[in-house]
Amino acid sequence: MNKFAISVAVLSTLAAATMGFARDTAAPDGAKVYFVNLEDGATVSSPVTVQFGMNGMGVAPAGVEWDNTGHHHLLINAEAYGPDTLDAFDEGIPADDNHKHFGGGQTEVTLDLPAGQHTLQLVVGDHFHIPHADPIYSQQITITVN
Ligand SMILES: [Cu+2]
Repeated sequence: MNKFAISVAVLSTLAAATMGFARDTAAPDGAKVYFVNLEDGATVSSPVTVQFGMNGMGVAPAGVEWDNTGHHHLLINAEAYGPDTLDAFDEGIPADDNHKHFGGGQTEVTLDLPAGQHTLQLVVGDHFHIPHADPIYSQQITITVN
């Protein structure tokens, strides 16, 4: 590693520590998120109401730092989040058409989805929109909109 690369690495680490980036918010053991009303392989009609379930921890609005809480994120037709991609959101879950934030503490949404197959997955983010140290996320499910 040359000097420049080392400086960049050190600065990035400092920035991460200062700004709270990286997964450093604890989540309770055994906490879970899941889809309340949709199963993998379900066929549904649009608009599709998606209910977010959470067990073993609480929902708090984004920006509020309370222990054992987080807010929901719905990944729509995005790359699955899982053991191989745990660091994907270490600088925050993006906010775009494929990554929806529910920073007000909402626990459901109604989506207009075109006909065809869609994947959905829930990921809990902390007050900085970053997954917990032990990330809490659901299975990625595939639904068909008819
Ligand atoms: Cu968020």
